[in-house]
Amino acid sequence: MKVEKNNIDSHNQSLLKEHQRKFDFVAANIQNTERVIQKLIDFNVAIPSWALGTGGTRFGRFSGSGEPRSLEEKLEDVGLLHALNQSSGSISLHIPWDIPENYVAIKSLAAQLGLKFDAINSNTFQDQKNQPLSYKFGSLQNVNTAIRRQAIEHNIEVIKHGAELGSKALTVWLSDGSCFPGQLNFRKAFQNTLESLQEIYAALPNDWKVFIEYKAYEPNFYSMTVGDWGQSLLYTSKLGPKAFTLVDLGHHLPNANIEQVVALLLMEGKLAGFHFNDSKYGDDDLTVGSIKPYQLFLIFNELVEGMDARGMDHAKDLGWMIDASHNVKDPLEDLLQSVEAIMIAYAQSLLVDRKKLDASQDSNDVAGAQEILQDTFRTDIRAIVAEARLRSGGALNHIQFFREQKIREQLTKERGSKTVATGL
Ligand SMILES: [Mn+2]
Repeated sequence: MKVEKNNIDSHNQSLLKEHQRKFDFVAANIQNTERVIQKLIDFNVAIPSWALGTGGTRFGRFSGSGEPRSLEEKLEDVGLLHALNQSSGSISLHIPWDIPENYVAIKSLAAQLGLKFDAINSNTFQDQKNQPLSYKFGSLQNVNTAIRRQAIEHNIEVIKHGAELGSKALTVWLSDGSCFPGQLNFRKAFQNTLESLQEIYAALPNDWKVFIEYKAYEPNFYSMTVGDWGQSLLYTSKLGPKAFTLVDLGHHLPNANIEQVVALLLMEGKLAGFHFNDSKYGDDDLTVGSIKPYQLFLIFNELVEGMDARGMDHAKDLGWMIDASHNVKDPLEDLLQSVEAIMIAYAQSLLVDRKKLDASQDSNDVAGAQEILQDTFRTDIRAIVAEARLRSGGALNHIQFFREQKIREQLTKERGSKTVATGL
């Protein structure tokens, strides 16, 4: 299905007066409103193909209805999101879940929907049907050369699919590690993984990057071979200038200071970008900003400060992506909420009075620094984000629009009520 532009226009018309009142109020109280709006218009957050269906846990999966049944339908779903928020103009594919049958047709569908292909992901954390060798004891780290070879070849194949579609980065997340003490020689596991990654790195096209994602635990519970940002940075430093460390918000031990991690990776020019989600306990994959919105703001505060210090383009120089799972919400509504939370945190971080904050830090004015951050965080700037969306042609209240237009009902009519999208 397609969203008609005049439906968005009439939705916006019905909310315009109220929006204008809120916008005028907030715009009168902040500096540089136009600059912030332009930055928001330029910003884009990629949607992962695996977040378009209802996720599950190891205890069960309660599928929704009208989920995308094919790569084409996944693109259509992201196209819907983008039509509504004008900030989700790219999709991240996962191989082998999303192997295109016809590159030209997929590329032209993406172009029609205004979508680009973000980083492409390999998958060596599961065994696929007809796969000769098992990843039960790891992939790139495996003690068996033939298994490592199979995993390397898979990653090289993923790069080829991505290159055909116009992706510019490969994301490698490994579940490799061990569940019990003594199971692995840590040094050998690291060396095997590094050598495997070096072969994958050598296969990258010139204008490509490789993102090495880390995770503290799960599915392995004693050690993970890329377990934290230090280990990832060790790999990316040894690999070379096309390798970067990817931060997934849910992949840290509880209470980790992610904003500090981000600041240092940026300082070293080694931050790839983000997988956004939120969590209460571990890798919960909950909606961005639903549990710890202040942490999200603090992370963006470091990102903006660090990117500006290096003269980076906020929209293009880092990879921005959601990596979440939706067990109990409509995935499309959840993704709209996620992108909105990211836009709000980004907008707030643009509004931090940086000179005043620097002065507070330089004079050890601890209370003053807190006042500056919390004053910004507690300013309701949602109308600024909505204004950017309005100017780009999106819907002022996208979730309301999604419900008014009965988009899920229409998708269910087209696709059926028992569809299950590929993913976790
Ligand atoms: Mn991730």
